[in-house]
Amino acid sequence: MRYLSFSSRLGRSLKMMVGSLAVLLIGLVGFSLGDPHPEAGPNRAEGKWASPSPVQQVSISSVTAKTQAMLTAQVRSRSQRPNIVIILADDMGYSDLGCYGGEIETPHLDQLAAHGLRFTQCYNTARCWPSRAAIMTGYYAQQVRRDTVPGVPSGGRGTRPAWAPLLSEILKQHGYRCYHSGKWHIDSQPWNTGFDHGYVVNDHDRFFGPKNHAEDGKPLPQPKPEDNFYLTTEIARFAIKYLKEHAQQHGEQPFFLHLCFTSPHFPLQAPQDVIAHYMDRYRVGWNVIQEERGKRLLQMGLVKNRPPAMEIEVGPPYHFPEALKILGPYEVNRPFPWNQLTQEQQAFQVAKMAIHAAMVHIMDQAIGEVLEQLKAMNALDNTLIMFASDNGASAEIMVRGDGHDPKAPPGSAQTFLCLGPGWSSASNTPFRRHKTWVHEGGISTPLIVHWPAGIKSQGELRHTPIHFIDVVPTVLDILGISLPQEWNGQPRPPFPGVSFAPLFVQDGSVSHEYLWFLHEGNRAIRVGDWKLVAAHDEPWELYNLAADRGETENLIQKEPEKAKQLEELWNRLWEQFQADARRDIPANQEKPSPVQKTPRESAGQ
Ligand SMILES: [Ca+2]
Repeated sequence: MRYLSFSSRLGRSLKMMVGSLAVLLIGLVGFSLGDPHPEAGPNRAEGKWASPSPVQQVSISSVTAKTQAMLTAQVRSRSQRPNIVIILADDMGYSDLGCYGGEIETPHLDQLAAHGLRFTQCYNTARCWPSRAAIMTGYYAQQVRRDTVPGVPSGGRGTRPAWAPLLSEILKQHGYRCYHSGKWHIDSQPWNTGFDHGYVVNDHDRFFGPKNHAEDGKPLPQPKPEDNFYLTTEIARFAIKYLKEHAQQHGEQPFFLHLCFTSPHFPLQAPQDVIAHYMDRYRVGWNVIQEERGKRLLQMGLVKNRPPAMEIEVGPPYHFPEALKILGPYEVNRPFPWNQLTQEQQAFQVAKMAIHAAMVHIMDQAIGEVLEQLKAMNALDNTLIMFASDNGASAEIMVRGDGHDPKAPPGSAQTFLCLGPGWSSASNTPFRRHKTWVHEGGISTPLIVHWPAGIKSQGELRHTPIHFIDVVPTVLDILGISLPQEWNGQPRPPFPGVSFAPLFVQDGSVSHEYLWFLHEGNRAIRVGDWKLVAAHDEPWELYNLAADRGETENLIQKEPEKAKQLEELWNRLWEQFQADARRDIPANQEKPSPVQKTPRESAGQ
């Protein structure tokens, strides 16, 4: 029943929105008008690039820069400078949350959605560290060396150029107190990058007792079993501690909270009672769960496509045969039809999804605790909260950390289970592929934006495509901060993203000339509704996402010219982003990267 009442209200909102979009579309000439995003686009930077791509943009935006400024001014005028809270989930699928069609109980995030906005086409970068670089710097990860650039020290251990500050460093200069809690996975440390307090967990193998975690630069002891430590809850607890201190000692200043959960990233570990709560729910198997989620997503108006068929030939992105031996005969590394699994295999798989659900459930509870603290501070109204996932659900299967004891209860500290391709396909419903791939399943994230003081609309959807690179421009836009053209004495490339603040008032009021993707050879570009995408070492595929976000009908043979134009633009942007990564490195210092990792080394982060 919960879904029925929620979706019928959404249906009304959607109808109203379709009406306003229709008005917007009148007078549409097919291209962006004016230059609403002076920093964005391939026309930027010292005229290095040729004129904009000849690819016809299927932009829904006919809103001029002046109107955009007016929309942002409307948002700004409603409140004093808001507090900023970014909440990230880790490896959570597009449809795991109740308010995105999932069956996991997430009442607190559902409430945020009911009183805020849900974006239906928000993109991350398909992986932990490039997503965090993008969301905190406003640049594509390759530009700031936080994803692999050939010949340049880069990737998961790459160091950002001096011209690429983190959002915390900028906000600190503008009077904000900054707090981090949870996963970091950015170069440097919170305590060196503008954060006044930081709890950092650097152990991604142990939810009940991380070996490597620290607060404000001081290592913390490994929790013992009798401490009843569970990482998700503790990440929220540290955040609440910082907020309480803020209220007591710095109440006159705004704050930025960077709250980064490690749930539901593997190892699948959670308290047994919460796992038990979900065990029966998943006995129907991954095909039925995918179908049910697909139906709800359609009913709720979040997407237009039905879920694509599961790709039985696509398994984990990295191959660890020894892990499969340890995990035993009931682990399954392909999304085979559920009714073809043995009873023992089904039971083993059900337990895995129940743990995944428990991890999301507990994260939602932890977020609820943080929201309670914001309420207690009378801060919930004027806090801009953005909740997203750093990449799609993961098809990976491996064993790390303290290993896996097949006799221990699944989800306990003695076990090391991963979601794998069957359930991650269901988790990423209604899209194809998984974390690391740049098909829609790997890069699509829920984005809930909640800010009652600044956003009048409640419970509405926003269908305009946006990307993590837009978060910094959006925050700066709302705060009226104009970033200098130089940072640390070095010229700064223009931001490739746009402010999505105008979307808080009106869907379709901003657009991108392109959205660009690359991770481990998986590559894609989206211009309007056209998306050119390829898996590593595989040929390009072309899709029209307006009708086919499930990426099922490859149009490359029908539209070779469009594919060629998109490929040329992808190549041109890649050249530009590599140049950005190199711009502060003297030519004679360039050398093959010592930190480029093999897929095996980089697996599982
Ligand atoms: Ca992740």
